[in-house]
Amino acid sequence: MASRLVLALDETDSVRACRIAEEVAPFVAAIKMNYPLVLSSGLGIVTEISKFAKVICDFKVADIPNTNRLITESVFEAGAQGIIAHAFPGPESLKAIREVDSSKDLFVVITMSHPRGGDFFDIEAFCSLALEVGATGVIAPATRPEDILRIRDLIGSLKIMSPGVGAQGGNSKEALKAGADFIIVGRGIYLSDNPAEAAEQYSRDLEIDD
Ligand code: NUP
Repeated sequence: MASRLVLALDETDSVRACRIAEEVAPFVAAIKMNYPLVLSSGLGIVTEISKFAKVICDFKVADIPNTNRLITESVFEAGAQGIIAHAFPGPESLKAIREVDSSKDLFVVITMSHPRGGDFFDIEAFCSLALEVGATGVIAPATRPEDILRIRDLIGSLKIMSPGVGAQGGNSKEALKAGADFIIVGRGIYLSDNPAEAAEQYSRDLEIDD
């Protein structure tokens, strides 16, 4: 079956990052890249990693519509299949991303996984925004399955990707049970002695509840 695992590749050494991407590719649905790797290696790393797996750029885009559009164009031109954006700048900023290329994926952050990471996020309003702009899905914390449950109820069939498993203490099975479609794991895989083996194990664990 298709993997429900997304690797968060926050490794900052580009050679190591490419090696890990190639090794884990058979076990993941996508590789999520964030500022640490892109700032250390340049945007070309998105193109490199795209050779191994579908890439989602976790740039948490949060600007005026024109700037959001420019960022999104660069990311998609580099080869990314998806982008992650914040909801708080409102519908016009999210629509600007959507309009760049509707065949690509837009994920909207609903609330964050770290301690007190939800204090300034309006779950109901952000879920309704994700629906309004035609997002592919949302980001919701595996560290708070009760939030995933609530979000699943609010967004219907949109996809839920959940970070916070492993290093942040979240439990992948509870996140899936609450309604997550994909689990994001970073340090639990790329810092392990054998990232491919770790990815295979995480991916297999996620099959059990299917
Ligand atoms: O709420 C969020 N929490 C979170 O950890 C939203 C995110 N996008 N992330 C990202 O997921 C975070 O920036 C990192 O890239 C990844 C989790 O990595 P780790 O804690 O598994 O190492």
